[in-house]
Formats: sequence, C-alpha cells, structure tokens
Amino acid sequence: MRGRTASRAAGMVSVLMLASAAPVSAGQYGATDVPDGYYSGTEGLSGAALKTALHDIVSDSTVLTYDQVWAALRVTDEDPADPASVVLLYSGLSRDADDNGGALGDWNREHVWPKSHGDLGTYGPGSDLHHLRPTDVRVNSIRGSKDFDLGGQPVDDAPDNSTDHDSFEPRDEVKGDVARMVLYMAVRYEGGSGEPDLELNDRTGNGSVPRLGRLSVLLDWHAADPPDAFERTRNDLIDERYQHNRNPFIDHPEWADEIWG
Ligand SMILES: [Ca+2]
Ligand SMILES: [Ca+2]
Ligand SMILES: [Ca+2]
Repeated sequence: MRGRTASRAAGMVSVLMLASAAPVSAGQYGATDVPDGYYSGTEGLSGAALKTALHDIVSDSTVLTYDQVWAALRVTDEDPADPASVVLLYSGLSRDADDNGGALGDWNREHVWPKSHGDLGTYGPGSDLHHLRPTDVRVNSIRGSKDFDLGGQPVDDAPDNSTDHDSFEPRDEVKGDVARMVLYMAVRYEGGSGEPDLELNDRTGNGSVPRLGRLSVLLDWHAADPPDAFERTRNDLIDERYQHNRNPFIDHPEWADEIWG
C-alpha cells in the first residue's frame, strides 16, 4: 500500500516536471521583459533617492476595482499545469479558478500586506494586484493580519507554513515572493493623494498602524528565494494587462539592499 502510494506520488512529480518543462501557452508565458526606459532616472541612485524615484515610476498606474481583482487573479496566478485553476500562495495547492468566495474550501483574495495595517480600503492599496494572491479561505483566516517572522507551529491545511500568536512564516518557496510584495507596497504608498504611508519595521505585533515587520527577516527571505519564472511572469502580466506598473524588486532584486540594506 505504502509502495503504491509512493510510486503514484513519484508519478505525479514527474508529470509536474514534464508540465513545467513543456512549451508554455503564449498567453500566460509569452510575456516580455521590462519595457525599455521603464526605470530611467534611477541610474546611480541609492537609499531614499532611489526609493523616491521608484515611487514616482510605479505610482503611474491603473487602479482596479476590488471586484476586478477576482478575474485578474485567475490570469496572474493561473496554475501553469492547469489553466482552469489558480495556485494558492501559502499551501501551494491548485484550486478550481471558479471556486472563489468566502466559504470553506473556496479561495479568496489574500492581502499579503494586511488590509488593517494602515486601513488599505478596497480601492487603491487594497486592490493592488502586486500584493493580492489567491489563498484558501481557512488559511487566509489563520494568517489574519499577523506580521511576518520566523517560527511557530505548522498551519492547518498548509503545513509548510508556520504561525504563532504574533507572526506568520510562509513556506520557503514563497518567502521571497512575500518579501518583494511588501517591499513594493512600502515604496508604492508614501502618503500622497490620501493614501497611507506604508513602511516596514523590525517588529511584530504592529496592530493597525501602517507598518509591517519584520524587515530584517523579510530581507533575508528576499535573498534566499530569488524571483523565479512564475513571479516574473506575474509581474509582466500585471504590467501589461492590468495596472501598467511593475514591482521593481522582482526586476532588480539588488535594489532592496540599496534602499534598506
Ligand atoms: Ca512570533
Ligand atoms: Ca519564490
Ligand atoms: Ca511608504
């Protein structure tokens, strides 16, 4: 019995490997690189000057309604092995793209920068695709509005993630993704035009202030889990089809240290 299960699991792994090695559809993975000139003006900058320049660049964007986010996530987070499904951020499982909603077993829109940390609302920072991801309803509820940090007990239904009373640690495969999403949010939202000024700090238990931790841990995760094809394609899709802006830390991972190192 055990042997049969193991061989079936091995078979699934090889199917997945074949799927990821196979030619990908033009729609999902024919995306381009950074448009020429997108980051012009950033040459030679570092620290606060680089952060300001990037803020100006990425703030030139199209804002989606919160309702439009559902359809966008079906495209940006499509399972490369199954176009009818989305990949859930924390569990890594695939779920039918039409099983969205608020019931147990559905997927919903996780705010990786928690909505309550700065009152993001549902239009603008609260509908910004760069930090919204499909997650299982129950796992999303367990993450709640906790800051990110190492440690805790395995999360129900997503056991490669851990949590304790004041923090959440995502699985290794998305630690860098999570870090780059919240680095983007800190640069994109600087307090202008009625928006909150989101910033990272090095603590947990931030509550409802527009802050999120822990910065030192997130920078470690950013370094340990660099952008992969899925994350880069997602950035391209958000730019080309929806918001017309980019996450600079996916395109230029070195800029995290230039600003926060
Ligand atoms: Ca903790
Ligand atoms: Ca990753
Ligand atoms: Ca900010």
